[in-house]
Amino acid sequence: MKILVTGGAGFIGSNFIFYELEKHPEDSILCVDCLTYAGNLSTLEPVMEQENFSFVKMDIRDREGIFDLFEKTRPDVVVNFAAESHVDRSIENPQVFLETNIIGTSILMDAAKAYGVKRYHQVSTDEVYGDLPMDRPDLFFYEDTPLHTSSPYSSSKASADLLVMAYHRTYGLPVTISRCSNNYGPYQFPEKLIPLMIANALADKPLPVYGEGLNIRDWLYVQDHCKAIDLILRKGRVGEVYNIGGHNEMRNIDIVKLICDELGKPYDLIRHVEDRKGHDQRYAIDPGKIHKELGWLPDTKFADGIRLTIQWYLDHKDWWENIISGDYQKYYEKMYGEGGIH
Ligand code: NAD
Ligand code: TDX
Repeated sequence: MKILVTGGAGFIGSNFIFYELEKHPEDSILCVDCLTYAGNLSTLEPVMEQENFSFVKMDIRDREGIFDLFEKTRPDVVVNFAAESHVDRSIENPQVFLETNIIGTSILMDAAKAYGVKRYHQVSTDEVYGDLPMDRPDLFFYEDTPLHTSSPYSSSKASADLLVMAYHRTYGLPVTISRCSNNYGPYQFPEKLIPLMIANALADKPLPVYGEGLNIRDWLYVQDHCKAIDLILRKGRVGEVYNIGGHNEMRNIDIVKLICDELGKPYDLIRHVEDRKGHDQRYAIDPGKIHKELGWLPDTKFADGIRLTIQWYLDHKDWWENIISGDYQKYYEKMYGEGGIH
């Protein structure tokens, strides 16, 4: 099987490529990524020389380039990870989220349709369902929960999902969609909660917690997400949405304290800063469908996954120190104030 993976130089895409090449060495992977600030080619170095792997630097918004690539490579399957993925950046500058996450998706699907791909898989998010109230722990997101978005990021992802289902119904494109909860693990860009807190704590820098830090996210180790996508590609039903999550709800403040504990850092590094605009309260996925239909269950418990992740960041300082030294510093100062947080 020839799999075209977009956004494979980013966090989840790169982990997916490693997972697939290991699990299905008979398949080949072509990674397409335009290497935004979030894409890092050095991440893919371990597989770059492998015969069944190739990389093309291309923007999914480049219709002509994408069509040309499909003409030349004729992929069997497309897995679209490519996206602008950070909620805070979408609040600052929504436009590029609409262009990549919606228009880019439509271009990929047009090419998939024109070249008869056997499966187009859209990597979506639980954020398309909006949020759940804090005082109703009995409520969860199901695949038929109405889309109800809060941020420009989640709205762009929901728009893409609607378009994917429209291409299925209108043109018969063989699609699947997965909606996963918050991922953590190796190679996550240090603008996201867990790697940001690890990097700051290691440098004895303040730990910026939005508001009271009581918001709840449902955390899943990235490899468990990759395993679920792999199952959906091979056994999932066309035209279906699959929720992915491990029933691991945690408050942000508890995650930050846990990271302090693991690294032996004091809680007085924690700073409660201005809340995110439109901040979603609670995410909670019901993964019953993928469990019942495809037998998926997560392998990694949070207590183990967070230790593995912290150890990975300790062992790969060169990877993230490089990233946070350049342009990212400007973003950080804009987000958290000149000279950081005080
Ligand atoms: P990321 O920001 O780490 O990586 C995104 C990748 O896409 C980067 O390599 C970037 O260079 C590439 N990219 C961006 N715009 C592009 C364009 N126009 N053309 C080609 N490549 C482009 O993101 P991530 O956290 O790995 O997320 C991957 C996907 O999973 C996204 O679609 C996201 O919405 C979804 N998702 C993420 C999470 C999470 O917790 N991180 C949870 C659920 C779903
Ligand atoms: O500095 C911070 N302080 C803080 O309190 C940052 C960066 C985040 N937070 C809070 C906001 C959220 O409640 O931590 C929580 C997690 O924030 P992010 O890591 O930015 O993730 P989130 O907004 O939940 O979105 C993530 O999960 C769903 C991914 O970035 C999305 O791409 C994915 O779709």
